[in-house]
Amino acid sequence: MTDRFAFRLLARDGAARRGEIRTPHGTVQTPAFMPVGTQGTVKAMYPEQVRALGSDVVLGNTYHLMLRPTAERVARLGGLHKFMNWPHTILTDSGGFQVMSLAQLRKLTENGVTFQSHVDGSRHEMTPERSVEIQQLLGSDIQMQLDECIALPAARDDVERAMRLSLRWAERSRRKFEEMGGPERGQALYGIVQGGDVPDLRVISATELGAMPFEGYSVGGLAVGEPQDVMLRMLEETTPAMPEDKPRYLMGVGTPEDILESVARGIDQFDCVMPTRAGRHGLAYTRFGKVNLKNARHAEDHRPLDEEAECPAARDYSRAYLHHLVKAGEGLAAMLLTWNNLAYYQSLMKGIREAIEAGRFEDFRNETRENWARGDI
Ligand code: PRF
Repeated sequence: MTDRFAFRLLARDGAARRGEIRTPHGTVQTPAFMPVGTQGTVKAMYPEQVRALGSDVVLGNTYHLMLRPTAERVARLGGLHKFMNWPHTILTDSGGFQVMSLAQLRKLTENGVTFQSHVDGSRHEMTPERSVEIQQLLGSDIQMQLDECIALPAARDDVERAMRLSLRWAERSRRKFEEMGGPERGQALYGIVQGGDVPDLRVISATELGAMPFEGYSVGGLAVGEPQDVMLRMLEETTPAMPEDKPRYLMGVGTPEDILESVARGIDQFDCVMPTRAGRHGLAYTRFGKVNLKNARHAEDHRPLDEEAECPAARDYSRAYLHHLVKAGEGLAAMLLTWNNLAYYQSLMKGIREAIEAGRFEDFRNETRENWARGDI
């Protein structure tokens, strides 16, 4: 038998936590940023590069992979790790969130959600059980329950209905995961806290999920249209109601500042398309904030993005050249800027982890914020 999924807290500093997750495909140092590899690729990056930047885990998407190339085909080809040449940990989202944002003709019932594929218009049904089955076919190490995430602002009654439905789907997901032998294979299934921007609904969701035997817990339904201060306030309400001894994953977040502030409120795992998507749109993240390389002010700037950075993309290429590549629509622009951005995100996470260990997270947070406030000059 494989070692079971395990989470160990190594240090705390205020509400911030430093930990280690063990999965059948390696160890994940937390707080962790998980690059998004929706279609079995972190766009514009080689897997070896993603790994070399210090990523212990990447994210895959049930919704995209079930439509193309299909979960059954990935299984016949030996599972997602082998298929994408990523022998380290893989986390998969359950598909509900992507169905709601990408699919057409969606219909939500107690049983699940039916929808039409955005790829070829074919009809599909996603239930809590089918989602777990797909994540098992992919061979995902850390799986998510099917949930319903509603956009904010929303009426309390609608938020409550979605939260209660997600709790019932949590139970069904858990049953299926255990039936399929997930725990014996050392895999994890996370429950997802919903409850929108309503504190008492967040606490009910976190408490009821906490009573179910999940290996970890996600915070969903945030960064869906509410201001940052509302999101952070919801975390302050939610994390104290979540089990202490299990990892906490804030889904789809966020900017470097969102991450820093969420770690300060007890979050251990993050994923976001921001560094990769921004990289494909000419935007670089650096220690001194964002740099838009489309801007003409870079056209004859000899300086690199950050001469003190370790990443060659930040250190060895002039802003003038990056500007040119972006303007010319060259593939290398996306590759270099994605590389730079993921390197920056992972160096931020490393800094966070070291600061928590050293009991100086508050100082680190202030210094980092001062650099961002200084801006790129
Ligand atoms: N649920 C799921 N995936 C998600 C979210 C959610 O609420 C979010 C919200 N930020 C991003 N990804 N299953």
